[in-house]
Amino acid sequence: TSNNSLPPNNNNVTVEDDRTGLSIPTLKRAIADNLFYIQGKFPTIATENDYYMALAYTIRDRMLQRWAVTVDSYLQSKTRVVSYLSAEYLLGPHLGNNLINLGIYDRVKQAVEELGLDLEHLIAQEEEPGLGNGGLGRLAACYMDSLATLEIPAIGYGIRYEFGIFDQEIRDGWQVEITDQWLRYGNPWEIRRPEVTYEVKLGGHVEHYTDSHGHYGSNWVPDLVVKGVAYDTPILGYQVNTANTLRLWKSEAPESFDFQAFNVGDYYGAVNEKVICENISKILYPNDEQIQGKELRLRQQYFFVSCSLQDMIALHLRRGGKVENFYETFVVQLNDTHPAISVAELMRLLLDEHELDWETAWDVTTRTFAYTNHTLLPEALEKWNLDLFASILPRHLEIIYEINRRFLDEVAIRFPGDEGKLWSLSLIEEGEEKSIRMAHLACVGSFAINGVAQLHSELLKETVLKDWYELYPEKFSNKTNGVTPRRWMVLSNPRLTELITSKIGDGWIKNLEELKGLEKFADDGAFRKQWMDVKLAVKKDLASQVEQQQGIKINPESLFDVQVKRIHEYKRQHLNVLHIITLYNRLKQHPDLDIVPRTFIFGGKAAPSYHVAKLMIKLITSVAEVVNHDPDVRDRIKVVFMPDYNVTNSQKIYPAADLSEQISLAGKEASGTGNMKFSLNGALTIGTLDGANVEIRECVGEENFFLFGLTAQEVEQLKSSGYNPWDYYHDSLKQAIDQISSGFFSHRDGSLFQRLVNSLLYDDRYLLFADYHSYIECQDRVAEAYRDKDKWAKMSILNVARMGKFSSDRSIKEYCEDIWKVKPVPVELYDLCPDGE
Ligand code: 8GP
Repeated sequence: TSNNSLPPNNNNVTVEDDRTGLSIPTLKRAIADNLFYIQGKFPTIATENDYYMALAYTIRDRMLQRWAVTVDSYLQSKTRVVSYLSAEYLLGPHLGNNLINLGIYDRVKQAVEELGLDLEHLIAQEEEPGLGNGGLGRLAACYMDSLATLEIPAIGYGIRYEFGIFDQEIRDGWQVEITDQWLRYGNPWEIRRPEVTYEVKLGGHVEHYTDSHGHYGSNWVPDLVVKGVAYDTPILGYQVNTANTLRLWKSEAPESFDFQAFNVGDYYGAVNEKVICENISKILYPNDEQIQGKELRLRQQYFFVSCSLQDMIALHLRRGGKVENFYETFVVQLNDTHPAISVAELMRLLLDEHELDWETAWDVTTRTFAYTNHTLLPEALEKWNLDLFASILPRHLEIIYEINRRFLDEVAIRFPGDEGKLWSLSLIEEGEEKSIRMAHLACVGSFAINGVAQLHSELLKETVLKDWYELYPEKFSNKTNGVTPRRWMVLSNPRLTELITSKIGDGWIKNLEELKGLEKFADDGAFRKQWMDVKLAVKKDLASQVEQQQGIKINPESLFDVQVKRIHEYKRQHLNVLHIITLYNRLKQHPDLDIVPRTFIFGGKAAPSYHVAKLMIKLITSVAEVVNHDPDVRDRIKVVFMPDYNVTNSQKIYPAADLSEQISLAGKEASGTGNMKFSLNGALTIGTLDGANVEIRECVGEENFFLFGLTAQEVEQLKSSGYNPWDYYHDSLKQAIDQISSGFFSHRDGSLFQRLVNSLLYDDRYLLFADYHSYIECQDRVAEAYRDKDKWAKMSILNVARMGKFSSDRSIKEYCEDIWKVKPVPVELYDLCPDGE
């Protein structure tokens, strides 16, 4: 039953099963078989993508037994299942990861080679499911991996967007968005479950009645009903039998549509309604940390939440449970407030469909949900305009009013006469425009509330959720984020994986704390050399990719200084740019200055409607154009903007970094997870005391971390004492700003960056000017440190050795123990069909 199992020994079995066998001849036969019987191609006319598909089906076949048994065993057992509700899953390509988790990467590589193919090329064929924007969606994906690896019964629910996050092209230095078409050539990893469908009502009105027993009831008469269809993807754990399910919902029109149209003769009207239904799961909203408040978005949220809760109730009843014991079968984690409507929807299902009384329904609901907050940015806190909300979810509005009424009664008793408390805690925001506060709905309906790094969890209690903390301190905790070492080391950095394993064995892959064992090699000169050789080899790979794709030659011996993440003012990519300009000006002034050669690498998408972020991209590419082509620079600095930053590309970038830029304004980045991926791959961090940087620095040691900038507390003090950017606007900072605004980097067009420059000079919400000098001084220390390669190697090794805490396995264990109260349930493989009939 070990998934590492070698091919059955020839004494027992002569011919391996083509769909499960793992010997090289069997794998080859299976690939050829799938090429013909699924893709319908002979090798002579097959494309690389055909081969990718054939291979993907071959691997999926080898996962199905584990998957089916896992699902079956959860249905049989009585243990609690974790249900992760997330509007986003930024999974990244499946093939490579599944090979790693099955433990058959090398063997498949060989089989594929014997067919005259290259495994890496085939892996590169896969279009990644980009069903998320950034950190929040990627965290969900890492957590799914860890849940399976830790053998925790779990199901992830979300939306099967037909178009995920847009592809980014850079034209004339500007971001251009191209529709993502990840489903274009089909998706071999998902299985449509046409029998698993639920109806979801939208709009209309509510009728109230009293039945013959005198019971008061509500009847929601919608003006639209859509159907959700389940698409399941197996999420296999690392070297275990557990394969959990990611269940994504696609919206469709109910079958009755065509029939109605036929009868009524309104063919156009029916088709139009079909389009409206299908639109719900069409496209991912491409905004990171800023809400748009669009009607379609609310429909999306409600759609997936309703399907998911109906599905959970059905599964619970199938296990023989009673509806009032729902929370014994499922504990539901809300990934931010996107699924927070769950609180009202579960109440509706329990009250209206299952006829529980209010008190029982509320008890079940508040034992079911837990809520994770992912941002402190006020513009990202979800609120729904009340009229809009009422027009789509009239019954939920009634329920929310009733939850609020009872809740505020409680508050009034706790804080007699305190009108302000009622005002600030209410689920409804009063004012010119009334709205529903989704974070408040999540807080009142959940038994646990957490932030995603220590600092963030503390700030939550002091700021946006202050009143809630006062009311329910026992609900609050911290769960620092983590990343999966399977994708972010084993898959993306095979060279470093091999080197580490050669020294300390491979236990660290499942137990990342074992990296500690590397510490004792940090002073070993030969090991340091090997370490730096690996880094250089990886940098060369990236350098040739950059040259091939963009025609920019970069020096692999230079310091790779990398900032990859969504483009946002609070993340301060433009602070990084100010450093580049400062270095450039030093070189112009002293052409023979001995500086440490650096390659600045940027990557990241800007929300299409976020103009300043798009201008930041244009600034980076404009500065690149000047710096890269100025002969005085003599290639000592190079600036590269990598287009279309996504999971696939990032797997090549993190391993190649020497320096990780984590330079958000303190108090703004909830956690960050890229910071962890860099450090785990041996990059040193230059960063502020923000998010998980604080904990990373604690772990790796302050001498192995480049710290700069104001603390969150200092930021607050400075702001309340009246911050003035002009106080800092002199010398090299003034020179850089003046160059930008004079058109030095934009062919003398002084207007191009004016909006950006003005936002700094007249507001500077993210205190770039205040942190500039400290940042530059710190960057100079980085350069000096890099001159001593041997010392740098030691710092890099110690970073990796001390990153054990930041495995998503650790995060998930904490959720399991403190919040979900669930334990591993190892899956025993058994024959689901013993008679073979
Ligand atoms: C992100 C945080 O910005 C990041 O610091 C954190 O590491 C990550 O969540 C995972 O916890 N937040 C979001 O991506 C976010 O709030 N997105 C929603 C607004 C879409």
